[in-house]
Amino acid sequence: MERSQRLRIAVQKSGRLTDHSLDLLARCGLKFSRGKDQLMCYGENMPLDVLFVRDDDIPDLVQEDVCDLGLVGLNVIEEKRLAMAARGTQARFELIQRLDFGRCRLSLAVPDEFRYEGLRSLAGRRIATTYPNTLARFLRENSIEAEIVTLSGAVEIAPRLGRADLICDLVSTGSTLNANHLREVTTVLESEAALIRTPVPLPDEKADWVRRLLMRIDGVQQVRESKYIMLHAPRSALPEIKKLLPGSESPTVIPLDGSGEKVAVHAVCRENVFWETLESLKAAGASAVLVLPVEKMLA
Ligand code: PRT
Ligand code: ZN
Repeated sequence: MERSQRLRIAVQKSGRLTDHSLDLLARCGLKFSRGKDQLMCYGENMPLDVLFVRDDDIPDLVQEDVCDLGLVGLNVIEEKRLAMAARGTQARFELIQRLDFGRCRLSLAVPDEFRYEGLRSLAGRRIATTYPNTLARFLRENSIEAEIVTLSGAVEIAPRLGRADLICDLVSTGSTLNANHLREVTTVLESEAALIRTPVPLPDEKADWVRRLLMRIDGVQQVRESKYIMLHAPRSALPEIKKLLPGSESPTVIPLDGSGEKVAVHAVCRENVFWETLESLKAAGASAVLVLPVEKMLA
């Protein structure tokens, strides 16, 4: 089939988003084989092909309609959008869905010895970053005059090298900051991975596949934390037990053969189920409690 009838999605070739992106597509039912260093993989059971590229190239590939879809961090999307706006053009990719992986934040961090007394301490300082446009907007919105030192990487060592007074970089666990004697003082942008699409209208068949893919992504995201709980309980304990089941809508209650008072309760819980919850359920009269993972869900 020629390209125009197959969807093409841009995914990070090798980095923090790669495994999660491919896992998401696989959970959406896509079968494909990926060879080493392969630039592209072809979907075997859906008209969807994956193009592997650097994450920074994904917004352009999508807005130039080389790819119909892209999976990339909001931090990259936002920086790209602001960089284009600064040049007087408008980004043409469209954000269609936020995803539940790749979570991090773009934050300001200062060296341990820096005396930070709120945003005013930033006035006149040099801030190293690979996100100059996002940082510039933050400074502008907070009326701070500071110098932005744009680097292409290794931002965390800039203060030690004397290139900057503080940094603005992505943080997830905070261990990189710790290791470099830096401390986070404020968040500039919260980020997670997202799905973007081409500005060009899609032919019906492709549009239909995008719709199906979005519905499947929704299903995948819903079940990630979901659990199926089964338990036995005396009917009289039901009100208490229903209250304890985390994030569940009305559970199914089934009478148990030969035991008048006892029932089986089955429920989908849309939140993780912790040991504490099981202990509370038991204390409320539940027995034979089983917690199972949910594989797929279609609302
Ligand atoms: O080669 P390519 O350009 O494709 O990859 P890259 O090196 O630019 O990106 P990569 O793989 O590091 O990150 C891809 C995306 O993952 C980012 O754009 C974010 O959307 C997301 N992400 C989530 C992160 C982090 N968490 C993260 N912690 N990206 C980078 N980091 C870095 C951060 O820059 C710092 O160096 O990890 C370090 C901090 O981590 P902690 O855990 O020590 O706080
Ligand atoms: Zn990158």
